[in-house]
Amino acid sequence: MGRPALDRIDFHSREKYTIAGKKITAEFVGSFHDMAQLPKDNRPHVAVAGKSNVGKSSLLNRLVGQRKLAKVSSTPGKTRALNFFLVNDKYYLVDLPGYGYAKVAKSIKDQWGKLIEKYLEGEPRLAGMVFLLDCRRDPGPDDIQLLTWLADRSLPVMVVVTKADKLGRDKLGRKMRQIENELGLPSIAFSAVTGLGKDQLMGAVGHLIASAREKVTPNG
Ligand SMILES: Nc1nc2c(ncn2[C@@H]2O[C@H](COP(=O)(O)OP(=O)(O)OP(=O)(O)O)[C@@H](O)[C@H]2O)c(=O)[nH]1
Ligand SMILES: [Mg+2]
Repeated sequence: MGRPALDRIDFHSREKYTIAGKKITAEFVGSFHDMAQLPKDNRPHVAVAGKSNVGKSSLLNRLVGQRKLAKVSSTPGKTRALNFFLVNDKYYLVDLPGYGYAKVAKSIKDQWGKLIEKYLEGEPRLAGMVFLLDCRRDPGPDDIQLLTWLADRSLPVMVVVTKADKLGRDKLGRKMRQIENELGLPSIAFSAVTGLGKDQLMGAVGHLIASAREKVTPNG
């Protein structure tokens, strides 16, 4: 309710949202297992979500230009809590635990699931979500379930196709069109290795934050 409509956000417009050259500051705030522990201030949140190993933590590090801020691992399932990063002293990027990793015990999976659900359901400061898909995979049932759930709640979603350096230009273009058609949403190609898509995504996040602010203070 009252959230900016998805169609108001033009994720494709490079000029408008390019923030090249602008310095970004980011700091790790904490790793939270409980809603009661979350920061109390009113800064908006933008969550980063997607399957385990899709590249959430790597994206976050690349976005803010700090290699080791969020923990990256070749072992899937490393991020188990809600990890908060304060960006430009203005908003929080929230690294969510990845879903869909088969080798994690069911009891732990249930615990993460509940935490994510509680957060997405009960967090009024959540302005939107950066939703990641690996460019070499098709969206799975878990992905579709989360997207449907977000759409039902009118939460703005930016689809980001990760590890874009792994595909050639043509294959990547085809994959993005396939994903966009399947989900009915535009997407941004991203690579944590080359930095492709970084300015476009930071711009889109900035726009999301501005829309959230408008909502809080409609008259300026
Ligand atoms: N080539 C390439 N590899 C990437 C990219 N992004 C992430 N990776 C690799 O993919 C693996 C997983 O990356 P993470 O950033 O830890 O993924 P995650 O989504 O945070 O994983 P969980 O926290 O387990 O859910 C690591 O080995 C990264 O180095 C990318 O853009 N290009
Ligand atoms: Mg991670």
